[in-house]
Amino acid sequence: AAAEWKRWSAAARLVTPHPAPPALPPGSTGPLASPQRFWGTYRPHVYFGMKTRSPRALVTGLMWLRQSEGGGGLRHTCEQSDGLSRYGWLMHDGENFGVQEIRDGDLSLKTEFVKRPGGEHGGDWSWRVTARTEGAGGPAPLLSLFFYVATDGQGTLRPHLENGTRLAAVTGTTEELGDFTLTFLRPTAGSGEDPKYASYHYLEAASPGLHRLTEVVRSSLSDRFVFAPPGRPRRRFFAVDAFRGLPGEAPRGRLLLHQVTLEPPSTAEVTFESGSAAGRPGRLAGAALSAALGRHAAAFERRFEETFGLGRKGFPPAQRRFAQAALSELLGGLGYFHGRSLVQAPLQERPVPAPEAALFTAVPSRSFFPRGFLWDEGFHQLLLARWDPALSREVVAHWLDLMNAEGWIPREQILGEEARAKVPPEFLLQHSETANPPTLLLALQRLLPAAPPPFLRRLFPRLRAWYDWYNRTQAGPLPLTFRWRGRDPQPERFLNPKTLASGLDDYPRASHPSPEERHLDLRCWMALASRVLAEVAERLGEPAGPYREMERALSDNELLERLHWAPELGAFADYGNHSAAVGLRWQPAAPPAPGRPPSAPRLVREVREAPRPRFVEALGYVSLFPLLLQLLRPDSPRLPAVLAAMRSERQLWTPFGLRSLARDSPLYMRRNTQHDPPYWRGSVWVNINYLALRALSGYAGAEGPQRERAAELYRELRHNLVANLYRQYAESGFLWEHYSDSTGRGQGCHPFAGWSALVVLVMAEDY
Ligand code: 6A9
Repeated sequence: AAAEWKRWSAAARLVTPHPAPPALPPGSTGPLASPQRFWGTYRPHVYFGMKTRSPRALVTGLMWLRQSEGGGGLRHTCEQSDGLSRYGWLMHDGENFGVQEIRDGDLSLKTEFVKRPGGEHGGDWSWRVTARTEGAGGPAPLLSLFFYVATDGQGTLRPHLENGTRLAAVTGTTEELGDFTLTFLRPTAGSGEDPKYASYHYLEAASPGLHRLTEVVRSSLSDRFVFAPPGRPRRRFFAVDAFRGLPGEAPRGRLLLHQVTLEPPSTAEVTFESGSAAGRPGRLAGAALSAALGRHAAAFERRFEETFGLGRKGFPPAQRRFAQAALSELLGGLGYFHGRSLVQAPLQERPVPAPEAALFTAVPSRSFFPRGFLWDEGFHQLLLARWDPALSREVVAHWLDLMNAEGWIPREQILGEEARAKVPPEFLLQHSETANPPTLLLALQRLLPAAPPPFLRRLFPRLRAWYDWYNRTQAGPLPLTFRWRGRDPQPERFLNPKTLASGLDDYPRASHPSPEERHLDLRCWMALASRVLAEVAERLGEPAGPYREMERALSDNELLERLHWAPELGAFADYGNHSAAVGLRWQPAAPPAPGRPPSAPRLVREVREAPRPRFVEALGYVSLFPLLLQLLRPDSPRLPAVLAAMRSERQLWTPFGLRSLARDSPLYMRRNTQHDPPYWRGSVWVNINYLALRALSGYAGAEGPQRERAAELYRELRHNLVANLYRQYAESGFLWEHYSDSTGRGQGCHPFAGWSALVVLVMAEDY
């Protein structure tokens, strides 16, 4: 019974929020306290949509269909399989305004929004969607735009029809928005004001949840409709007809949808007007909307130049537009999520749902990973902290408020049904012993000089609890060593069992996970964490001594060498139970046996030499950590070797940036299983290259024998990284998750603004 109780109380603590007062005081993010951030494009997983920062928000969105594609080509959520040749925000200020360009085959869509403050519910906003086709002559293909509004568990919507088919407006009420009116204006031809011939349809449906809106619309399409402009040929097309319901779920809200079908070019506008915003100068549409968009665009350009100075530095206009797009895609990727994580403790049988939580965060990728990731977010906020420190503080506070009673923050945040819909079930669980690098502290360090003391005061107890959690749960075998918990169980299934906690997933570690391991990157992160905690404590007049002492101990170069310098490798390294003679081998198909079907051939791991305690012979990003986080003294006798490994083309140097694993390292570009291609085993990753440039510029600025060398590497690396990201963007239309070390090509998923957007800070030389 005692064991039972212990298990139960451990599970309970796992899902108990941390007792410190929340970093975000209650109500501080709502429409009254924060009207300017109530409405936003906080649905990064759709091509174009807005919602409010509410638990059960009203959402609005756009779908489109090129009628030649048939009903299957309906576009809504960002999917790589849609094969769009580009999409992304070209300008976005993170709050009031944005311009996005989308290319879908020969169709080009521009989606713009502007907000206008007023009243007590987050004010008004307007949308403009401009469509063009770049076709060679012939009749323009038909295009349908679907504008929708949907509730999720609360609120009412009322349609207002013209001629029985055109949804001219929707009025409604929700808990936090009060009364509002949404108006769908008649489309015009291109830039002019002349009305455009169009067919109108509308749909009113019970919604089974926001994650199923695409299905609702797709299943309502019928091609029995005819487009019949006066004096022109008639054409059949798909339009929303009756919705017959989807199997499975009970209604969660309502959906109202306005379909307009036309021949581009055309411009369609939507206005949202808040019931409490009185005395407006007039509807924000047509010429007034053009003027507002123009004003905001000019202000964005000015602020961008003031913040990053790329014009002053001599970057040509095309590269400045690239940098603006990188920043804008990160800002346009901010999302507001609400829901529960599913967490799993080591010895518990079943995962348990964490309490409901809200998260305001940027996301790595709008198509593939449109949700929060802990260590990605620190990198995102390094950039956003420069653009809008107040916004950045709010994001950091949201993340710290996710902490449980233990001081743990789950690595991946899959909150709410829309987020869950994007994740296969086997990836849902968050493991309670799994950490992730505390990069939020890097962002906080940057925010520190201008951060209001009350903000820091609210954060501090949570920072301490987080720091203590790492020290308590990720301690290594010797004093002042650390070990990532939660490496892949069943090492025989992988060439090298992954270390997801580190963020570097398949980067080679000790072949045989064991409690003897010591991980260099984590040790360096802990030195940084100690430093930032000390800095915050000092700002607040709290005792900083223990943090400073820890920082000193972890930055002691002699101890660092004793624990992590591998003489046989000539580099810093991990230590653990390791065999260098490990490979993957095809196991032949097994014939059927009684009660067992035949098995397919598969790759299995073969260990040709028993593991023993030793340094891990991988040279790559992990080896650089003492330099990356600037723990290595400028006069360190090891610095020349580290710089040499960086500059060596046999090892880490490429014309596109530093590769993650040396070309002459045993696991360079090796698959981890039949199904897992190499990931952090050669590719160029922008977050680590950013840290490298930041460190090199530090060493270039500090007195020491390597000063010149560091400055030289800094210049070359910066040039290589920026030139390649720009070239890839110009060629492919996107920023990417990582880049090939042999061709520079973008790889992994796209668009991936995420940490790849750090290229803006590199261009600005803002470290
Ligand atoms: C897979 C499949 C639609 C992996 O950028 C987020 C993370 C990084 O934190 C990490 O360092 N990425 C990097 O190694 C992507 C992780 C995605 C895992 C979820 C689910 C969904 O398919």
